[in-house]
Amino acid sequence: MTSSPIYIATVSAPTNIACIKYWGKADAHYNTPTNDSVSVTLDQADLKAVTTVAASASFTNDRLWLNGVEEDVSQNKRFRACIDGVKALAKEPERWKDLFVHVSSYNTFPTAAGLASSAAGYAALVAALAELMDAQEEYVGQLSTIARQGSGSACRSLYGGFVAWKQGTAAGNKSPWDNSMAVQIATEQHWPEIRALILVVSDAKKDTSSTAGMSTSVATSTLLQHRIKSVVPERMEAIEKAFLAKDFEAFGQLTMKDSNSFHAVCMDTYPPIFYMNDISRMVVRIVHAYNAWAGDIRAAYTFDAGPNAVLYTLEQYAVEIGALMLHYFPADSENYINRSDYANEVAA
Ligand code: 2P0
Repeated sequence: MTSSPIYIATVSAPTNIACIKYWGKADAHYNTPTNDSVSVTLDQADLKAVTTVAASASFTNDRLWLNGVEEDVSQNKRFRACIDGVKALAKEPERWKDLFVHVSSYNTFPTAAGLASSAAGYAALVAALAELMDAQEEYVGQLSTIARQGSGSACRSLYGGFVAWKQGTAAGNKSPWDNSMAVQIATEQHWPEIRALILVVSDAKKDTSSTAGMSTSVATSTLLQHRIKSVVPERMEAIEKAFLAKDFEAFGQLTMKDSNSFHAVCMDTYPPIFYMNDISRMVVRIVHAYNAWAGDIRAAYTFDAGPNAVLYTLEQYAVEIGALMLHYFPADSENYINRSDYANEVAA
Protein backbone atom coordinates (compact mmCIF):
# COMPACT_ATOMS: atom_id res chain seq x y z
CA MET A 1 0.00 0.00 0.00
CA THR A 2 1.34 3.48 -0.88
CA SER A 3 0.59 6.31 1.50
CA SER A 4 -0.01 9.87 0.29
CA PRO A 5 2.63 12.45 1.07
CA ILE A 6 1.77 15.21 3.56
CA TYR A 7 2.93 18.68 2.59
CA ILE A 8 3.59 21.03 5.50
CA ALA A 9 4.42 24.70 6.11
CA THR A 10 4.73 26.62 9.38
CA VAL A 11 4.56 30.41 9.61
CA SER A 12 4.14 32.84 12.48
CA ALA A 13 2.44 36.22 12.29
CA PRO A 14 2.45 38.99 14.87
CA THR A 15 -0.53 40.88 16.16
CA ASN A 16 -1.12 44.53 15.34
CA ILE A 17 -2.55 47.29 17.49
CA ALA A 18 -4.60 49.94 15.72
CA CYS A 19 -3.97 53.66 16.28
CA ILE A 20 -6.91 54.69 14.11
CA LYS A 21 -9.54 52.03 14.71
CA TYR A 22 -11.62 49.87 12.42
CA TRP A 23 -15.15 49.76 13.79
CA GLY A 24 -18.08 49.04 11.50
CA LYS A 25 -18.57 46.96 8.39
CA ALA A 26 -19.56 48.47 5.05
CA ASP A 27 -20.28 45.04 3.58
CA ALA A 28 -20.55 42.07 5.90
CA HIS A 29 -20.30 39.53 3.08
CA TYR A 30 -16.93 40.84 1.87
CA ASN A 31 -15.93 41.87 5.40
CA THR A 32 -15.03 45.43 4.43
CA PRO A 33 -14.89 48.41 6.77
CA THR A 34 -16.80 51.66 7.04
CA ASN A 35 -13.51 53.57 7.36
CA ASP A 36 -9.76 53.34 6.79
CA SER A 37 -7.65 52.27 9.77
CA VAL A 38 -3.95 52.10 10.59
CA SER A 39 -1.89 50.10 13.07
CA VAL A 40 1.57 49.25 14.29
CA THR A 41 2.53 45.62 13.72
CA LEU A 42 4.29 44.32 16.83
CA ASP A 43 7.50 42.42 16.45
CA GLN A 44 7.45 38.64 16.57
CA ALA A 45 9.00 38.25 20.00
CA ASP A 46 5.88 37.93 22.12
CA LEU A 47 2.43 38.38 20.70
CA LYS A 48 2.05 36.11 17.74
CA ALA A 49 0.20 33.19 16.23
CA VAL A 50 2.19 30.21 15.05
CA THR A 51 0.37 28.20 12.43
CA THR A 52 1.16 24.93 10.72
CA VAL A 53 -0.81 23.88 7.67
CA ALA A 54 -0.67 20.42 6.19
CA ALA A 55 -2.29 19.19 2.99
CA SER A 56 -2.64 15.60 1.84
CA ALA A 57 -4.73 13.42 -0.45
CA SER A 58 -5.20 11.16 2.57
CA PHE A 59 -7.16 13.84 4.50
CA THR A 60 -10.92 13.59 4.18
CA ASN A 61 -11.94 17.08 5.36
CA ASP A 62 -10.53 20.46 6.37
CA ARG A 63 -9.80 20.64 10.11
CA LEU A 64 -8.55 23.26 12.58
CA TRP A 65 -6.96 22.99 16.03
CA LEU A 66 -6.67 26.20 18.05
CA ASN A 67 -4.28 26.02 20.97
CA GLY A 68 -4.53 22.24 20.79
CA VAL A 69 -8.32 22.02 20.81
CA GLU A 70 -10.20 21.10 17.65
CA GLU A 71 -12.80 23.63 16.44
CA ASP A 72 -15.71 22.70 14.20
CA VAL A 73 -15.01 24.58 10.97
CA SER A 74 -17.54 22.81 8.77
CA GLN A 75 -19.75 25.94 8.66
CA ASN A 76 -16.99 28.51 9.13
CA LYS A 77 -17.19 30.87 6.15
CA ARG A 78 -14.13 32.87 7.21
CA PHE A 79 -11.91 29.80 7.35
CA ARG A 80 -13.36 28.62 4.03
CA ALA A 81 -12.73 31.99 2.35
CA CYS A 82 -9.06 31.91 3.38
CA ILE A 83 -8.46 28.37 2.14
CA ASP A 84 -10.29 28.84 -1.15
CA GLY A 85 -8.78 32.31 -1.67
CA VAL A 86 -5.19 31.08 -1.34
CA LYS A 87 -5.86 27.90 -3.36
CA ALA A 88 -7.00 30.11 -6.25
CA LEU A 89 -3.62 31.88 -6.22
CA ALA A 90 -1.49 28.71 -5.98
CA LYS A 91 1.26 28.51 -8.57
CA GLU A 92 -0.04 25.06 -9.54
CA PRO A 93 -3.75 25.25 -8.66
CA GLU A 94 -4.49 21.77 -10.00
CA ARG A 95 -2.09 20.24 -7.50
CA TRP A 96 -3.91 21.66 -4.49
CA LYS A 97 -7.49 22.10 -5.47
CA ASP A 98 -8.80 18.72 -4.27
CA LEU A 99 -6.57 18.36 -1.21
CA PHE A 100 -7.95 19.00 2.25
CA VAL A 101 -5.92 20.90 4.81
CA HIS A 102 -5.31 20.41 8.50
CA VAL A 103 -4.40 23.56 10.42
CA SER A 104 -2.88 23.78 13.87
CA SER A 105 -2.45 27.23 15.38
CA TYR A 106 -1.50 28.55 18.77
CA ASN A 107 -1.32 32.02 20.23
CA THR A 108 1.31 33.23 22.62
CA PHE A 109 -1.22 35.56 24.32
CA PRO A 110 -4.83 35.51 25.61
CA THR A 111 -7.29 34.57 22.87
CA ALA A 112 -10.27 36.90 22.30
CA ALA A 113 -9.38 39.29 25.12
CA GLY A 114 -9.02 42.31 22.86
CA LEU A 115 -5.41 41.72 21.94
CA ALA A 116 -6.11 41.13 18.28
CA SER A 117 -5.67 37.37 18.44
CA SER A 118 -7.83 36.89 15.35
CA ALA A 119 -5.61 39.33 13.46
CA ALA A 120 -2.47 37.29 14.10
CA GLY A 121 -4.35 34.01 13.64
CA TYR A 122 -5.84 34.71 10.22
CA ALA A 123 -2.68 36.46 9.00
CA ALA A 124 -0.65 33.38 9.97
CA LEU A 125 -3.23 31.07 8.33
CA VAL A 126 -3.09 32.95 5.02
CA ALA A 127 0.70 33.30 5.12
CA ALA A 128 1.16 29.60 5.89
CA LEU A 129 -1.21 28.51 3.09
CA ALA A 130 0.53 30.93 0.71
CA GLU A 131 3.89 29.44 1.67
CA LEU A 132 2.65 25.87 1.28
CA MET A 133 1.01 26.46 -2.09
CA ASP A 134 3.51 28.99 -3.41
CA ALA A 135 0.73 31.53 -3.94
CA GLN A 136 1.32 34.19 -6.55
CA GLU A 137 -0.30 37.58 -6.00
CA GLU A 138 -1.76 39.15 -9.15
CA TYR A 139 -1.28 42.56 -7.52
CA VAL A 140 0.52 43.73 -4.40
CA GLY A 141 -1.75 43.36 -1.39
CA GLN A 142 -3.98 40.62 -2.82
CA LEU A 143 -3.16 38.16 -0.02
CA SER A 144 -4.22 40.82 2.46
CA THR A 145 -7.67 40.89 0.82
CA ILE A 146 -7.92 37.17 1.63
CA ALA A 147 -6.77 37.62 5.24
CA ARG A 148 -9.35 40.42 5.53
CA GLN A 149 -12.10 37.90 4.84
CA GLY A 150 -10.86 35.86 7.80
CA SER A 151 -10.80 38.85 10.12
CA GLY A 152 -10.68 42.47 9.05
CA SER A 153 -7.73 43.51 11.18
CA ALA A 154 -5.76 40.44 9.99
CA CYS A 155 -5.00 42.13 6.69
CA ARG A 156 -2.76 44.63 8.52
CA SER A 157 -0.69 41.86 10.18
CA LEU A 158 0.69 40.66 6.84
CA TYR A 159 3.09 43.61 6.83
CA GLY A 160 5.49 44.92 9.43
CA GLY A 161 5.87 48.54 10.53
CA PHE A 162 3.01 51.02 10.18
CA VAL A 163 0.23 49.58 8.08
CA ALA A 164 -3.02 51.08 6.80
CA TRP A 165 -6.10 49.16 5.76
CA LYS A 166 -7.63 51.14 2.94
CA GLN A 167 -11.39 50.81 2.92
CA GLY A 168 -11.58 50.23 -0.84
CA THR A 169 -14.68 50.50 -2.97
CA ALA A 170 -17.71 48.30 -3.58
CA ALA A 171 -16.92 48.26 -7.31
CA GLY A 172 -13.24 47.45 -6.69
CA ASN A 173 -10.67 47.49 -9.48
CA LYS A 174 -11.65 44.22 -11.15
CA SER A 175 -14.02 42.64 -8.66
CA PRO A 176 -16.04 43.92 -5.68
CA TRP A 177 -13.85 45.25 -2.86
CA ASP A 178 -10.63 43.79 -4.33
CA ASN A 179 -8.99 47.08 -3.31
CA SER A 180 -9.98 46.81 0.38
CA MET A 181 -6.49 45.86 1.47
CA ALA A 182 -3.45 46.56 3.59
CA VAL A 183 -0.84 49.09 2.49
CA GLN A 184 2.47 49.48 4.28
CA ILE A 185 3.02 53.13 5.18
CA ALA A 186 6.43 52.67 6.83
CA THR A 187 8.59 49.60 7.37
CA GLU A 188 9.62 48.26 10.79
CA GLN A 189 13.03 49.87 10.29
CA HIS A 190 11.58 53.36 9.96
CA TRP A 191 11.05 54.13 13.66
CA PRO A 192 12.95 51.47 15.64
CA GLU A 193 12.66 53.41 18.92
CA ILE A 194 8.90 52.95 19.16
CA ARG A 195 7.74 50.51 21.86
CA ALA A 196 4.44 48.95 22.84
CA LEU A 197 3.81 48.00 26.47
CA ILE A 198 0.97 45.54 26.89
CA LEU A 199 -0.95 45.76 30.17
CA VAL A 200 -3.07 42.66 30.54
CA VAL A 201 -5.93 43.85 32.70
CA SER A 202 -7.93 40.71 32.14
CA ASP A 203 -7.40 37.56 30.12
CA ALA A 204 -11.09 36.65 30.16
CA LYS A 205 -12.84 36.19 26.82
CA LYS A 206 -14.78 39.35 25.92
CA ASP A 207 -18.55 39.16 26.19
CA THR A 208 -19.38 41.13 23.02
CA SER A 209 -17.48 39.95 19.96
CA SER A 210 -16.14 42.62 17.63
CA THR A 211 -18.36 41.39 14.82
CA ALA A 212 -21.53 41.59 16.93
CA GLY A 213 -20.50 44.91 18.49
CA MET A 214 -19.79 46.52 15.13
CA SER A 215 -23.08 45.38 13.72
CA THR A 216 -25.00 46.97 16.63
CA SER A 217 -22.92 50.16 16.38
CA VAL A 218 -23.62 50.50 12.64
CA ALA A 219 -27.33 49.98 13.29
CA THR A 220 -27.70 52.35 16.25
CA SER A 221 -24.85 54.83 16.76
CA THR A 222 -25.21 58.28 15.23
CA LEU A 223 -21.76 59.10 16.62
CA LEU A 224 -20.28 56.35 14.44
CA GLN A 225 -21.60 58.12 11.32
CA HIS A 226 -19.94 61.36 12.46
CA ARG A 227 -16.72 59.47 13.15
CA ILE A 228 -16.70 57.86 9.70
CA LYS A 229 -17.41 61.07 7.79
CA SER A 230 -15.76 63.82 9.79
CA VAL A 231 -13.19 62.36 12.16
CA VAL A 232 -11.28 59.45 10.65
CA PRO A 233 -10.28 60.87 7.22
CA GLU A 234 -8.39 63.83 8.73
CA ARG A 235 -6.86 61.66 11.44
CA MET A 236 -5.59 59.12 8.93
CA GLU A 237 -3.77 61.81 7.04
CA ALA A 238 -2.37 63.43 10.17
CA ILE A 239 -1.16 60.21 11.80
CA GLU A 240 0.56 58.95 8.66
CA LYS A 241 2.39 62.27 8.51
CA ALA A 242 3.28 62.07 12.22
CA PHE A 243 4.59 58.52 11.92
CA LEU A 244 6.70 59.31 8.88
CA ALA A 245 8.09 62.41 10.65
CA LYS A 246 8.65 60.36 13.87
CA ASP A 247 6.64 63.00 15.70
CA PHE A 248 5.66 61.09 18.87
CA GLU A 249 3.68 63.97 20.33
CA ALA A 250 1.32 64.13 17.34
CA PHE A 251 1.28 60.34 16.92
CA GLY A 252 0.49 59.79 20.60
CA GLN A 253 -2.20 62.42 20.78
CA LEU A 254 -3.99 61.11 17.70
CA THR A 255 -3.74 57.53 18.99
CA MET A 256 -5.27 58.40 22.37
CA LYS A 257 -8.01 60.54 20.82
CA ASP A 258 -8.97 57.81 18.41
CA SER A 259 -9.13 55.18 21.14
CA ASN A 260 -11.41 57.51 23.10
CA SER A 261 -13.52 58.15 19.99
CA PHE A 262 -13.95 54.42 19.38
CA HIS A 263 -15.00 53.77 22.99
CA ALA A 264 -17.36 56.75 22.85
CA VAL A 265 -19.00 55.08 19.84
CA CYS A 266 -19.30 51.89 21.90
CA MET A 267 -21.03 53.91 24.61
CA ASP A 268 -23.28 55.54 21.98
CA THR A 269 -24.29 52.10 20.70
CA TYR A 270 -27.69 50.95 21.91
CA PRO A 271 -27.57 48.97 24.10
CA PRO A 272 -24.13 50.32 25.01
CA ILE A 273 -20.99 48.21 24.84
CA PHE A 274 -18.39 48.49 27.60
CA TYR A 275 -14.99 47.16 26.68
CA MET A 276 -12.94 49.31 29.06
CA ASN A 277 -13.31 48.73 32.80
CA ASP A 278 -12.31 50.66 35.93
CA ILE A 279 -8.69 49.52 35.65
CA SER A 280 -8.58 50.64 32.01
CA ARG A 281 -9.81 54.08 33.03
CA MET A 282 -7.21 54.25 35.79
CA VAL A 283 -4.53 53.60 33.18
CA VAL A 284 -5.91 56.51 31.12
CA ARG A 285 -5.70 58.85 34.10
CA ILE A 286 -2.20 57.72 35.03
CA VAL A 287 -0.95 58.23 31.47
CA HIS A 288 -2.40 61.75 31.30
CA ALA A 289 -0.94 62.59 34.70
CA TYR A 290 2.45 61.22 33.67
CA ASN A 291 2.46 63.20 30.43
CA ALA A 292 1.41 66.36 32.30
CA TRP A 293 4.26 65.80 34.77
CA ALA A 294 6.72 65.29 31.89
CA GLY A 295 5.39 68.34 30.04
CA ASP A 296 5.39 66.24 26.91
CA ILE A 297 3.61 63.24 25.46
CA ARG A 298 5.81 60.31 26.39
CA ALA A 299 3.15 57.63 26.55
CA ALA A 300 -0.03 57.03 24.57
CA TYR A 301 -2.68 54.50 25.54
CA THR A 302 -4.99 52.67 23.22
CA PHE A 303 -7.71 50.10 23.96
CA ASP A 304 -9.31 47.68 21.53
CA ALA A 305 -12.38 45.54 22.05
CA GLY A 306 -11.40 44.61 25.60
CA PRO A 307 -10.06 46.14 28.83
CA ASN A 308 -6.36 45.55 28.13
CA ALA A 309 -4.20 48.60 27.54
CA VAL A 310 -1.46 49.04 25.02
CA LEU A 311 0.88 51.91 25.76
CA TYR A 312 2.94 53.25 22.91
CA THR A 313 6.12 55.00 23.95
CA LEU A 314 9.75 55.47 22.90
CA GLU A 315 12.62 53.26 23.94
CA GLN A 316 14.07 55.90 26.28
CA TYR A 317 10.88 56.02 28.41
CA ALA A 318 9.84 52.37 28.27
CA VAL A 319 11.49 51.30 31.53
CA GLU A 320 10.25 54.38 33.38
CA ILE A 321 6.68 53.77 32.22
CA GLY A 322 6.90 50.07 33.02
CA ALA A 323 8.08 50.95 36.53
CA LEU A 324 5.30 53.52 36.90
CA MET A 325 2.67 50.94 35.96
CA LEU A 326 4.17 48.36 38.32
CA HIS A 327 4.04 50.97 41.09
CA TYR A 328 0.31 51.46 40.62
CA PHE A 329 -0.44 47.87 39.71
CA PRO A 330 2.02 45.69 41.64
CA ALA A 331 2.14 42.19 40.27
CA ASP A 332 1.05 40.57 43.54
CA SER A 333 -2.03 42.73 44.11
CA GLU A 334 -5.31 40.98 43.66
CA ASN A 335 -8.04 43.53 43.57
CA TYR A 336 -7.20 46.78 41.85
CA ILE A 337 -10.82 47.67 41.55
CA ASN A 338 -10.73 48.87 45.18
CA ARG A 339 -7.64 50.92 44.61
CA SER A 340 -8.97 53.75 42.49
CA ASP A 341 -7.49 56.07 45.15
CA TYR A 342 -4.24 55.44 43.29
CA ALA A 343 -5.50 57.15 40.19
CA ASN A 344 -6.82 60.03 42.25
CA GLU A 345 -3.47 60.31 43.96
CA VAL A 346 -1.55 60.45 40.70
CA ALA A 347 -4.00 62.86 39.11
CA ALA A 348 -3.79 65.21 42.07
C1 2P0 B 1 -8.90 47.48 15.02
N1 2P0 B 1 -10.68 46.18 16.23
O1 2P0 B 1 -8.81 48.34 14.13
C2 2P0 B 1 -10.22 47.46 15.77
C3 2P0 B 1 -10.19 48.30 17.00
C4 2P0 B 1 -11.20 46.23 17.56
C5 2P0 B 1 -11.15 47.65 17.95
O2 2P0 B 1 -10.29 45.19 14.29
O3 2P0 B 1 -15.29 41.04 12.44
O4 2P0 B 1 -11.55 41.06 14.92
O5 2P0 B 1 -13.15 39.75 12.39
O6 2P0 B 1 -13.46 41.75 10.91
O7 2P0 B 1 -10.87 42.42 12.90
C6 2P0 B 1 -11.43 43.91 15.84
O8 2P0 B 1 -12.17 43.47 14.78
O9 2P0 B 1 -13.29 42.00 13.38
C7 2P0 B 1 -10.77 45.14 15.40
P1 2P0 B 1 -13.80 41.10 12.22
P2 2P0 B 1 -11.85 42.15 13.96
O10 2P0 B 1 -7.97 46.71 15.32
